Amino acid sequence: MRDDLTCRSCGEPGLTSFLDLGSTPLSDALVPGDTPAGADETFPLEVAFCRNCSLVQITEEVPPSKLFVDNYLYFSSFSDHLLRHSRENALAHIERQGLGPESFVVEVASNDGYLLKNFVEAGVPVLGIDPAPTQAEAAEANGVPTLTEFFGIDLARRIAAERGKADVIIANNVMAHVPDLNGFVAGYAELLKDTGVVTVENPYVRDLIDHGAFDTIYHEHFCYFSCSAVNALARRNGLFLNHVEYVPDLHGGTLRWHLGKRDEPSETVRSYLREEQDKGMLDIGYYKDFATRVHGIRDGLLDLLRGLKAQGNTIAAYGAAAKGSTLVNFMGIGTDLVDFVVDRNVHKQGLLMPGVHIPIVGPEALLERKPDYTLLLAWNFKDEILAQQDEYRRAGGQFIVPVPEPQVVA
Ligand code: DWN
Repeated sequence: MRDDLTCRSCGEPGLTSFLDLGSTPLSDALVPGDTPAGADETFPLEVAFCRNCSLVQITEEVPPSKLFVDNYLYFSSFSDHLLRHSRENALAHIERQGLGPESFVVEVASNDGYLLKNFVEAGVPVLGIDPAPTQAEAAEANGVPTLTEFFGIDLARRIAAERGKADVIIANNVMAHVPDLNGFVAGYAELLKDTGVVTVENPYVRDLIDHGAFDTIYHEHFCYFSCSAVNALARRNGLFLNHVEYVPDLHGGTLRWHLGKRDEPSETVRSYLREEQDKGMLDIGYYKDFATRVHGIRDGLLDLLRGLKAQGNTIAAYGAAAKGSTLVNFMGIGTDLVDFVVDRNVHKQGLLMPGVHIPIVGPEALLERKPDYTLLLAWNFKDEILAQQDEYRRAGGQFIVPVPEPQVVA
């Protein structure tokens, strides 16, 4: 751990590392079937805490252009649950802010238009921003105009000058993905109308720690947010945290933060800030035993998988997810234990998981090949996937949910 590191948010020195996941491949860097073992580029994956502003963050900085442009394979529309959540979110914005033909909604990291398409259907002018060309093309096909660029204060100024300021800026699962955090949030303030609102969704660091969700740590996620850290970040860049919503069944526990140019906090803000203080989330002590717990999850899951294998069982996995890559690489789970991974995302099928090179095929393989057990790497969609795979389960297939502790689900 380098001791010259400064916090990505407040710039203060003295980050304290509390978990080292080793040197791992990029979690979305799936590779072709003929890639030799050991050919994957790896980077240190270590997590630290800032005692000044409470931001949890990784210490390595992989350039976003390496992470999110060529061959970025994440498409939001492969989850029915996420599509439902996004539609509800859009309709709530339209109603709450009385949006109509004169309004302007911008989404940063708009992916394949999965969310903005709901505003388009309601006749609300939108603009998507996403640097990944394939996803942007899919968005345009969804009727969502999209700029294939990275968001920041320069692009914010250009949009404001060319198209006007926004009533709503939506930034779901992206604020954790930017190295220049302050420039990114300053861009919100630059583009937002004085009466506008920014809503930011990210997994909640409290649930990451409490639920042992170490696998949601990967190089795409530079930061892991608490309300205290978001509050400090917003105020530093001309915005105020005014409301907090909790979405328990999204990505293992997600918060939606509402930011604005006026300091009008609802009771939810005071409540979350107080709870985080009371839980000790503003001190390194809250994070100190996490590594020990993560090693316990690793040992328990490896013992389970190795035991099942030794008894002659066959094992597959479900979800070539970024979190799945962190888990299998941190644990060294390869084709010695898991024969294949199934995934609905057709862009991932035919490729290999990063690092461990487990082959990825379509979900139909579960019924065709009937593995005795399936490790649920996409555990955040447990309900959706277990319901979807009812026939496989009725045929005797059992799922293994890896966190917060390895559990077999018949
Ligand atoms: O921040 C991010 C999080 C929110 O999403 C992104 N940087 C990357 C991505 O992380 P992830 O890859 O872990 O996300 P998911 O959406 O949890 O991955 C689920 C995987 O499972 C996808 O590859 C799609 C697949 N899937 C499937 O095959 N069948 C998903 C569902 C719901 C299904 O029914």
